Amino acid sequence: MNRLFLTAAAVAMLLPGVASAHSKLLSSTPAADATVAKPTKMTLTFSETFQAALSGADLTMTGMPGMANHEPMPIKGFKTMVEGKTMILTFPRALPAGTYDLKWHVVGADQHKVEGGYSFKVR
Ligand SMILES: [Cu+2]
Repeated sequence: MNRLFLTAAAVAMLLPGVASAHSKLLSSTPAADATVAKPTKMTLTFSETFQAALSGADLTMTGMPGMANHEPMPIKGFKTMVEGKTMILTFPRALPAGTYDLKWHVVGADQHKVEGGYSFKVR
């Protein structure tokens, strides 16, 4: 019996009944690299369920029309909800025109954190 096999068997024993698949972002609104009218919410749909309390997203405004040197500005005060495999961010008011970076993280049933991100534009 080789060492690799033993290691895989040991991991399988530590995580009984847990699917090995890590969550992937399947779709989102706004979509990656999209330009949208001023949104009041975002949705991120993943391939697996995740632990709501340990998962979330950060949104940063990286640019505004007519402003040459825009410092990255964190967007605060939105609500994060989870419905099934979808994370929903609700903003208190529509996002103003500009460019945005979204960073998300989800912790799956196996306790592993998966993260990613993308950019989009509001016109
Ligand atoms: Cu994992």
